[in-house]
Amino acid sequence: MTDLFSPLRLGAIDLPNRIVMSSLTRNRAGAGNVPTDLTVEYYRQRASAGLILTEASPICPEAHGYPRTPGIHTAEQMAGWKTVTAAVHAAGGRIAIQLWHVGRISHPDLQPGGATPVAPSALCPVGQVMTFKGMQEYVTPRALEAAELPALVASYVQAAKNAMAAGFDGVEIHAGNGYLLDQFLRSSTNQRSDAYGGSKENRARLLLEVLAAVCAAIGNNRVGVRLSPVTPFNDISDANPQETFDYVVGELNRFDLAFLDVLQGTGGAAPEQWLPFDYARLRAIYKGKLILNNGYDFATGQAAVQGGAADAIAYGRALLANPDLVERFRRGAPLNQPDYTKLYVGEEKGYTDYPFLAD
Ligand code: 8OZ
Repeated sequence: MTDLFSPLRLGAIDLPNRIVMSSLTRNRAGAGNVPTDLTVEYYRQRASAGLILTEASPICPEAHGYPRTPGIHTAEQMAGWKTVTAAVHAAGGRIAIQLWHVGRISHPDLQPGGATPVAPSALCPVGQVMTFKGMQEYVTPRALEAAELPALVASYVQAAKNAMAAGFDGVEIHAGNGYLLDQFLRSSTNQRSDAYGGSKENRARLLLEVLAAVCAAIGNNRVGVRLSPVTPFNDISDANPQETFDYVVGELNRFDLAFLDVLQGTGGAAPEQWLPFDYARLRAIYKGKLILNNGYDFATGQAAVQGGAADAIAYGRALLANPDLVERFRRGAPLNQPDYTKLYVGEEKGYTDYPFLAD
C-alpha cells in the first residue's frame, strides 16, 4: 500500500519518501540577509526528508517584513543558497525554495529607503510587526497601482531564475498565510475595483499571472504553490473561502504544477479551532499532487497518504526538532520536542543542535 515511505514524483522532482519538510521561518540569516554556514548545516541535517521546502525567502528588497530572513535577490544571497543546495544534494536530498513577498506585513524600518509597504489595498493590519527596534504597530500600506504589477511578476520570475541558478530543485510560490499574494486572493484585504479585485476571478488574477510567468521561465514541473484557505494569521479572512479556493485550485489545473501545498486550518492551532473548510473538495477539484500540512503525526500522516487524502505530508515542528524524522518514523522511535523559545532566536541553539537517534 502507498504510504509515507513510498516514492513520489512531483513534476521533475523524484522523492524517495513522502515526508516533506515544511517551510519554517527561523530568522538566522547573516548580514545582507544571506544564508550562513549554520543555515547550510541545518538543511544538510534534514536531507533525508523526501523534499525540503526552505523557509520563506524574499524575492526583492520590498518583499522583506522580518529581520534576518534570507533573500534570493542578490548575488551574495544566491551564493549563500548555493552552498545550501550543494550540501543538501551531497547528502542525498532535494530542496525547493519558498518565494515570498510579505506585502503589508512589513514596516518602513524593514523597507528600502524607509518606504511604505505595498498591498492590494490601503488597509492597515491589526497587530504589531517585529523590527530591529522591537515590536512596532503596523502602518497603512500603499495600494499597488495596476501598472506596477508587471514589475512585481517580473520580480517573482527573476527570483525563480536566481533559485535555479543557485541549484534548487524547484520553487514554491508562497500564496498563503496573509502575505502579498494571499492579500490579493482573500476578500478582507483586497478591496480593489480594477481587474485584480472584487470577484474571485479578479482576486486570483495576480497569483495566476505569477504562476504563468514563473512556469514559462523555469518549467511548470519545478513550480509548486502554497495556499492556506482559512488561516487568520496576519489579520486576513475571506467572505467565502470555499468558493474562492475551489476556484483557485481549479485554475491551478491549467499549469500542471509540480505540487500544491495546503496549510489546513491555522498554523499551530488544534483542529477544533480551525475555521470550517472542506479539504476533500479541494482534493477532488485539483488534478495534481497534493501536500497537506498542519499538525500531522506519524499515524495521522500515514492515514492521510494511505487513504488518499494527500500524496505527501509536510511536517514542520517534527522536522524542526528531529533532523532524522524519516528514520525515527521508520523505527517508531521517540521524537525530540521542539524548543519553542528558540524558533526565531538562538543561532545554533534550537536550530542545529537537535540530536540524531544515534547520538
Ligand atoms: C512565522 C513567523 C514569520 C513568518 C509564514 C513565513 O507563516 C511565515 C512566517 C511564520 O508563512
